[in-house]
Amino acid sequence: MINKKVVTLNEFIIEEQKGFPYATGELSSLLRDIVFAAKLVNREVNKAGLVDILGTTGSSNVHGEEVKKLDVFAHEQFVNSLRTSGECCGVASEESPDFLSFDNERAKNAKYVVCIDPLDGSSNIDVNVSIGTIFSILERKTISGPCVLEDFLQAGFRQVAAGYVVYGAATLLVYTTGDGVNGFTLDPSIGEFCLSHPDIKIPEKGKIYSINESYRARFADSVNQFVDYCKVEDKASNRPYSCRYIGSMVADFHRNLLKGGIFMYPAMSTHPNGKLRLLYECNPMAFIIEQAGGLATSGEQRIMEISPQELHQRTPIFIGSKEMVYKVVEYINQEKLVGSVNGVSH
Ligand code: AHM
Ligand code: MG
Repeated sequence: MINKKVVTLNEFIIEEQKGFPYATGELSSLLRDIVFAAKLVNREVNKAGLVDILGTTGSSNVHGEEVKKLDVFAHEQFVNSLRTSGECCGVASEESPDFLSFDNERAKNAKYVVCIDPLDGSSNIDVNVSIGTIFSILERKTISGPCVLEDFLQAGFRQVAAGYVVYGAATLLVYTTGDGVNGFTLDPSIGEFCLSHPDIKIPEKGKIYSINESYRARFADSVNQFVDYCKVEDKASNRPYSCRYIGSMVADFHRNLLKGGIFMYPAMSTHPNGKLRLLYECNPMAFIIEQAGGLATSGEQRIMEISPQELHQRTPIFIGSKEMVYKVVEYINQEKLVGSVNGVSH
C-alpha cells in the first residue's frame, strides 16, 4: 500500500504563504488562531448530547460552573482567540449587537478585522444535526488605532480570506484566500486538520436544490416557478432534481459545493431581505463559491458587490452551481420584465 504523505492544515498554510514573497505571516497566524478556537468549539459540540447528564444550559454543571449555551460558548472562544492573536483589531459577530474593538497595544495596530457567525444553524444545535462556523477576514480601512464601523462595512470582493467549519459526522474546515478552495478533515486522534479535499470545484450543472419550501406563499412567483422547474420530469436535463434541506446553511452549502446544486434563501413578503446576514454568512460563502467556480447573487446583484450599510444587514441569496444560478436569475429577470410591462414592480 502506498503511504501517502498527510498534509496538515499548518503545513498547507505555510506552503501557501511561500507563494506570496511579501507575505508577513500575519494572515497565516490569524487563520491558525481561528482554527484553534474551532477545535475547542468542536470538542464542546461533540459533548452536546451530554448536557442532560452534565447539567442543562443556564444551570450549573457538576463542577458548579454555569453551563453556557453552545452558541454563546462558541462566540467567546473565537473572540478570546482573536483578541489574544495580535493580528486582529476587532470582530463583528452574530452574537453581539455591536462590533468588538480590541484595545491591547498589538491588536490596536493589527491589520485585519473578522466577521463571524460562531455557531450557525441554531435550530439544529440541540438535536445532534450538523452545525457550523462561518468566517470572513477583511483588511481594515483605517491604518491604526481602535477599529471603526467602516472597517467592517466593506463589499465582499475585498475579503482576503473566508471559510467555514462544519461540525458533522466528521469535522471539516473549508477555506479560501483567493487562490482556490481547499478542505481539511479533523483527525481527532492527532487533533489536526488534514488536507482531504484539495482544489474543490463545484460541478457546473447541479442536481440538488435547497430551499425552505414551507414559505412558498411568501416567495416571489419567479422563485416558485424555478422550484417547479426543478421538479419537472425531463431526461435531457436530468430532472427532477433532488430537494435537500437541513436548515444549517453550512451543511446545506457544503453538500451542494461537493455534489453540485443551489442553496436559496430568497426575499419573503414578511422578510423583504430574506434571513441570512451579508457580512458573516453570505459574503464568505460567496467568496468560496466563486473560487470554486460557482456563483452567488441576491437576485439583483452579485453578493460580493453589495455595499454594506449595517453590521447585521440581511440579503436574499441564491448560491451554487453556475447553470442553476443562471436559471433562477432568468426567472427573476423575466418576472421583472413582465412587471415593468404591466406597470407593476415587485
Ligand atoms: P441562525 O443564524 O439563527 O442559525 O439562522 C441561520 C440558519 C441557516 O443556517 C439556515 O440556512 C437557515 O437559518 C434556516 O432557516 P429556516 O429555518 O427559516 O429555513
Ligand atoms: Mg447564523
